[in-house]
Amino acid sequence: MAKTLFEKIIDREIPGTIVYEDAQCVAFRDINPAAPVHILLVPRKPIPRLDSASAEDQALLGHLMLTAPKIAAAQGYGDAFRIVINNGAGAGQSVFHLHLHILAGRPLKWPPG
Ligand code: DGP
Repeated sequence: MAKTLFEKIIDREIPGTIVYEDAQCVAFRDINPAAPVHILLVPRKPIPRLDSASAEDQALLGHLMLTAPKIAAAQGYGDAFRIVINNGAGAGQSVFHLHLHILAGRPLKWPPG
């Protein structure tokens, strides 16, 4: 299987501004930020979409959910951030390697567009 774009960033084959990493996941700044803080939190495992995760990914998904607030806090926005997962092209997913968008640093309207 060809590497996903995000695997190439994780493996330092293409540039990325990495702000956090551990054994299970890597976080780097979005190339096209939608907020002053816009970080992508990506599992090292290339799960294509949220709905292609399986029961064996349960602990990994939990780890991502517990890690995202720590990254927001490290950026100075532990009290006001948004997590977004786009699932499928119809929902705006363009990179088919599961990722959490961490958005902060401006008022975030609801509902989102
Ligand atoms: P989504 O549309 O939910 O699949 O989000 C994909 C995000 O990936 C989008 O916000 C832009 C970002 N992105 C695309 N290409 C690159 C890249 O080469 N580097 C970085 N850092 N982000 C990228």
